[in-house]
Amino acid sequence: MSTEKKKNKTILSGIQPSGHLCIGNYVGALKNWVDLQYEYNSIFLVVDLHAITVRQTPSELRKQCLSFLAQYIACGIDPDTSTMVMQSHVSQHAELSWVLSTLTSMGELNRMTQFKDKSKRHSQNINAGLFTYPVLMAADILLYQADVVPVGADQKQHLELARDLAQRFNSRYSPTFSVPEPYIPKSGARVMSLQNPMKKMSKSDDNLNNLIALLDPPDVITRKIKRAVTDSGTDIRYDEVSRPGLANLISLYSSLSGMDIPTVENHFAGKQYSVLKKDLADLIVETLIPIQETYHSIIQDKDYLESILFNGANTAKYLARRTMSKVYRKVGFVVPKKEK
Ligand code: ATP
Ligand code: LTN
Repeated sequence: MSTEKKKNKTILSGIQPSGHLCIGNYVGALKNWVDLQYEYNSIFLVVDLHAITVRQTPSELRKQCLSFLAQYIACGIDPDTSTMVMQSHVSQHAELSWVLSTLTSMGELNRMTQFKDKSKRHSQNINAGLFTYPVLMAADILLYQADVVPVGADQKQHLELARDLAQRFNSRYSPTFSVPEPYIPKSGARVMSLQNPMKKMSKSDDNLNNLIALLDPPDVITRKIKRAVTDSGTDIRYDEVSRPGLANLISLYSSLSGMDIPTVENHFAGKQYSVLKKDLADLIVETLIPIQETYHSIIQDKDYLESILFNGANTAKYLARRTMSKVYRKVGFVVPKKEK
């Protein structure tokens, strides 16, 4: 019965089709999408409009978009249950983003840490889209009246803005948007880089040794985990402050095994770091092999992937039109005469 109840609620999330989908994206976001999709109405986006805030090669971006869709499915997103959408197929994302940008202050956007980080990383291309990115993300969420947004911890600040904008619009005009709640997992919300455990693992990192890609072959995974930076201690004990590298490996083991952190510590009590590394590499390989097999079996089937996007866009456009006609009416635009 509770399942039926929640079906009236919507979860929504998205990932930019840039770089290599990685284990951080998986435990922070994708794994939870898979777990939640049967409890809620679910919409999952490939956010291509967001991806071009950083320079992309067009032919590669096009491939990446379909590859990300196939990886969502391979991870367990069920296209018969979830609506899967290419963001650029639904023009209302950009339209709502414009309206919401008129309710957003420069100061709010200036505080965004992702903007600060990305401006540093892409100092030659600090474009206006990078700055207004969080408004487009708010539009993605509010357009579909999403109630719950499963994301990693790094997106908390963007989610706050989406909530503020929903409330601002609702109070300035009249109740229109659901106010979304973040869903941030207890473990795995912030997987750290393997070579520099002080920064988060990021799928667009130039140094591929910093991340485990979902499509990395087993020997590459084992090598990357083996070389992951740890300290020179001996006992396997979780301490984010003094042993961030080890803590990251323990936490990844915890997320993928389902054991909590004290249980993982007990499991490896008296063992060396090398044992944890070997077992973690095996666990990652075990998790990723079925994903890779499904991915390779569907990625060549362009018709299948395009048909999922066609259906997704139809469902999404229906919902998006409904929201936008309310929004345009409420802000005071003249309603266009219906075509005969
Ligand atoms: P990029 O490096 O291309 O900017 P990213 O790896 O930060 O990308 P996003 O597309 O920004 O990935 O994020 C996709 C989803 O994965 C978001 O929900 C985000 O919170 C989550 N996520 C990203 N990195 C991590 C991480 N290191 N740990 C946990 N979750 C993460
Ligand atoms: N901004 C997010 C990606 C993203 C997203 C969304 C996540 C774009 N639109 C809507 C959840 C809901 C990121 O950079 N990780």
